Amino acid sequence: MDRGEITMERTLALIKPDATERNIIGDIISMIENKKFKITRLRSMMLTESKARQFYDVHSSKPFYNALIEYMTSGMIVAVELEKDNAVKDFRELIGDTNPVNAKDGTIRSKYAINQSSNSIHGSDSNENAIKEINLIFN
Ligand code: IDP
Ligand code: MG
Repeated sequence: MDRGEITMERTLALIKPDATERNIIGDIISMIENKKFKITRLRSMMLTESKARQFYDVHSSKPFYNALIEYMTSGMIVAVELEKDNAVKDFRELIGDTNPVNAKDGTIRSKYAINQSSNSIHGSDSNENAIKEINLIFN
């Protein structure tokens, strides 16, 4: 029922190994908080190969899949559950294009991504995937 309230959504951010490696976790979290996202859960972890494969299952037929799994399991990641109205869409805007060459100024990837693979941050691309990813990562 619509009572005119703001609908809070959740999304999942992963600060990827290339970023944790370069000591820019704090900078990235500041960019996120400055855009008024609320951090509801946060955890650093090493992704197991099995979780990484499940997480990126949608890309399993892509030529970069094995390299992606190797990269995502190569170092620490920081998983951050975020809450905001329009969280999914607003967070995709804040992270910017997959390829930093195409990422708009002011986005996390424009500032920090090294290339299309080591692009510093993940953001869920739909509400459905956000819920799936949050359950996979935090359980
Ligand atoms: P997204 O992270 O912007 O949603 P996706 O196309 O869903 O981008 O790809 C998932 C992740 O796989 C990317 O963030 C990146 O790390 C990696 N990736 C995507 N495309 C390529 C590619 O062409 N070469 C190597 N790695 C890629
Ligand atoms: Mg994606």
